[in-house]
Amino acid sequence: MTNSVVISGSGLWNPPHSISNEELVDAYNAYAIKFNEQNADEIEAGSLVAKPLSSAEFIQKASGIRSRYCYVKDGILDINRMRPMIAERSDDELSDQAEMAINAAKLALKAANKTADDIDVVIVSCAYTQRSYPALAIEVQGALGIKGFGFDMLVACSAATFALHRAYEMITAGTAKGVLVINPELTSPQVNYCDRDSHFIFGDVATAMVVENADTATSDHVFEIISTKAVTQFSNNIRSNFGYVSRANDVDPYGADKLFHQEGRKVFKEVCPMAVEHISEHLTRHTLTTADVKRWWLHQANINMNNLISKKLLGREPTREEAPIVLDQYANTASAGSIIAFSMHHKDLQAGDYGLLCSFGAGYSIGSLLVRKK
Ligand code: CO8
Repeated sequence: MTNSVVISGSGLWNPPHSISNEELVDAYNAYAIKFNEQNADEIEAGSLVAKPLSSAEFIQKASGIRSRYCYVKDGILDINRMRPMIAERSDDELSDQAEMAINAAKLALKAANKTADDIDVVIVSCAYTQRSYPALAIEVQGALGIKGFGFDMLVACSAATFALHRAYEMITAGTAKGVLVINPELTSPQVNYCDRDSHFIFGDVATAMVVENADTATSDHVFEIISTKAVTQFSNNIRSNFGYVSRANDVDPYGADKLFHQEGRKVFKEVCPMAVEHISEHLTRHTLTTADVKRWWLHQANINMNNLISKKLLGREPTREEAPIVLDQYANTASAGSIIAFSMHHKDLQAGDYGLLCSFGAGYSIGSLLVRKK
């Protein structure tokens, strides 16, 4: 009997649609031009600010994003709508996020050689849940036929890593034998597609991981969790005020401040040094140096942030093999970014190789896991 806790499988589910920068910018610019024409008098009088135009080249250069997946494409590029058109489902149907979660969970279970009987905890952890209760995790648990319990967690960008921390602790404490951590990131309903500065940032995706005791793991790619580390520090620089109290506030529940908004430059400047310090401290705990880490599965918000953080840590530019980037295809997928990077880039690691998963963003929140290939 060993006490080690492992990640024994991961799943990555891509939504069926995608939107390129060019498609998105064409739609936004057509919307902005129409808005400016319709409001020419107010803009001229200075009572309204003209909508600036967006550019596909800017987006790629400033963020590394070329494209993003979307759960439903209809409506997003319609300049009279500028949001996805997702049909409401009845209470008897599987909810959208539960469906996304189940798609990723099945892939993770398969990769881990596990069935529902091997799992006794389901954590659905992401930036938003489409309802407050019953928990999505319990819906997923029921649909997959898992006994035990489930709960939802919201920690924005760090929802996935923080949920993996909880899974690690439950396995370590012996209160669970197998934990399914799932991140159905349905971000598109919260994106302000009318805002030039943020319309390009997010994409939809679902990821999942199986966490269990090393003794029960039988899959080909097993990663021991050596340790976890988390830190949070309050900041208003990334914020969404959407919530159930709006009904009592007598305000527009879908106003611009109720959607994702940020001070992108400030976030960049403040979060990068925090992430570097966090990761350095985590490695120092084990008397490891950055040279000992073979793979960096970093949060995927912005390619320039990742390059800066990697450069500060390594003292040089990282290779794409060392610090994979998935932003070009996926954009920022909130908490799922580092899990996508892991899912796509872990099979080549050899026994004994160290890797580090790290999220950073809204909250602010930073979460990391140091892992070693078994
Ligand atoms: N097209 C053309 N020009 C543009 C555009 C655009 N789309 N946007 C801005 N510009 C212009 C600006 O107006 C500015 O012009 P000027 O110099 O004349 O003033 C110029 O380009 C430069 O603007 P910025 O300084 O803002 O550009 P940056 O280089 O800083 O890039 C970024 C902007 C990409 C937003 C960058 O600041 C960034 O990525 N910052 C960090 C963001 C970050 O990590 N945020 C965390 C996100 S939160 C998260 O990950 C999870 C939250 C929960 C999920 C939410 C789901 C909806």
